Amino acid sequence: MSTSLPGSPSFRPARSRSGRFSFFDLFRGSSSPSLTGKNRGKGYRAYNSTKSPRRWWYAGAIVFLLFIFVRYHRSTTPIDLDVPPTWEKLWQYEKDLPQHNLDLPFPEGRHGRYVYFENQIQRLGWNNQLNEVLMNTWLAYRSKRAYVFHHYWWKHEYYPWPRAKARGGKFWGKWPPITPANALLAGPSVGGPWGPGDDAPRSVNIEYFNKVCPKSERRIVNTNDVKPAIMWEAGDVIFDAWEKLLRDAPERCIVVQAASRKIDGYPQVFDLFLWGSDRILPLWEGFKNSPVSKYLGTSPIVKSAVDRNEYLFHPRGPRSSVPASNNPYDRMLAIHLRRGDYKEACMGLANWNSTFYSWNLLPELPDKFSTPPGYTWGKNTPENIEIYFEHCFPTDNFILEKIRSSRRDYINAAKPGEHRVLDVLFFLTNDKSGWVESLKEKFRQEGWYTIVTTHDLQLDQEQKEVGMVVDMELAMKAAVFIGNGWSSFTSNIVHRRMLDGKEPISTCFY
Ligand SMILES: Nc1nc2c(ncn2[C@@H]2O[C@H](COP(=O)(O)OP(=O)(O)OP(=O)(O)O)[C@@H](O)[C@H]2O)c(=O)[nH]1
Ligand SMILES: [Mg+2]
Repeated sequence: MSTSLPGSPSFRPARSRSGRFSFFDLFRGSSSPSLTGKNRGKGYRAYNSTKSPRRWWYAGAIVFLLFIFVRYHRSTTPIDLDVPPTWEKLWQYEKDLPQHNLDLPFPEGRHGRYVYFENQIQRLGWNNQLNEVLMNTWLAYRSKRAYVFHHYWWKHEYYPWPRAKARGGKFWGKWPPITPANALLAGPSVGGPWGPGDDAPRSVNIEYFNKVCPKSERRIVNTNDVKPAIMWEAGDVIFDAWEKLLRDAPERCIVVQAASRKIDGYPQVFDLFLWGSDRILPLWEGFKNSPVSKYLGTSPIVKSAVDRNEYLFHPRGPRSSVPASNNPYDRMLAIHLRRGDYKEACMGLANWNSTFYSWNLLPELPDKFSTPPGYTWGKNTPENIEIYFEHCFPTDNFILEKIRSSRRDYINAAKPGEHRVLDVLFFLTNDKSGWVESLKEKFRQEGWYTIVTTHDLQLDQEQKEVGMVVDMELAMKAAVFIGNGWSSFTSNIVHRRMLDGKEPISTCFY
């Protein structure tokens, strides 16, 4: 029997069954049929100790080609920068908030009093959540308890990236994604300080709550134990009932738990039925003047996005014939064009004969919507549905007319000697069909020189994730704002505008 050791003159690399030489054959030295019995093991030693220039030449060539391939591939595949941020620093910031310290004296620390609204709405538009964040913070404040703030859980249809890009990879990305509350807001609702001299306990995050309030020390209050008795009362009655319960309860830690959806479809303390009706209005004065509203602020991420895009709003038309402010926001009319999923939403609003939403109902604002007669339970007449659509999903001409009349009314309301110039237009929108771009041309013909839409804003990863709040901030700053009266997005802009002292005539609805 002849031996054929690798490296010996008679050695030929083993062949695959097809008879052709394969890559793996190169390294299959010990598979030689002669390496059996007493020779076993020698082959391996021989393989390692002998040198075959041709073998090393092959291996070197393959490694070289692989190297070239990887280098080429990496240099020709662009790095995708349009991916969600990690928020690494901001998560750490929240974790390190100074109130997250068990050793702090009462009313914080291990002896402090806390309330966690576990029933707070999640996985819905940001503004449905924001309503509750703010009102629940105020309720916690009045009850002398620290508010436990949530992270923002997205309704995934609204998330600015597809699932394949969600953090964590194609298949295991976090879904629905979450955003730190401090990316969206600033102020006491997300752990910021209360006013000077105010010793109210500061808000804490859920992770700290789990530490400071172990399960054994929690009292659970189910919403069904409280809501049925006050369900259809005015907002202030509802608020007072909860305040009394939370303030008088001797337990340090309270979790407000949602009733089963079978019993209550909206098991929140301040639920959708309240926000969508004028029963919310008795809460306005107190809420507007509360420290929650007073110290509510813009997050640094949102501020940075507004600043970097401000140049887009500098007026480009001919010099104004009357003295005009250099601040572009003093010359801006912003309109919230709520589209996309709102087509179906408007049909639902029509069929439920819905009134305007929340702060959009404030009596001092100039535009009202009276629900037309003819409605029957869950269904409206075709004529009424048309009326709803006219305002809820307006046509280009309707928008054009509304912008003309709101601009006129605002300019006519100037005080003697005051000059009002409105020559910057901002369309904030969730439209992705290209429709809003087509509006630009119409308005150019109407004499507007400076027209900017949501899509013109340049945003980095973090700014893009909070893009809806960037739009809200710009609309809050605009001299005139026109919104959709049924939208919570619009209504939270109204809240900020009223806090900012904007005249009611400058806040309109189409
Ligand atoms: N950037 C941007 N996003 C918008 C705009 N309008 C709607 N969106 C997106 O759509 C979501 C709508 O949900 P909400 O914030 O709850 O607002 P809403 O208009 O009350 O919606 P409904 O609750 O369905 O009536 C927002 O949070 C954004 O993600 C807009 O003008 N600009
Ligand atoms: Mg919503």
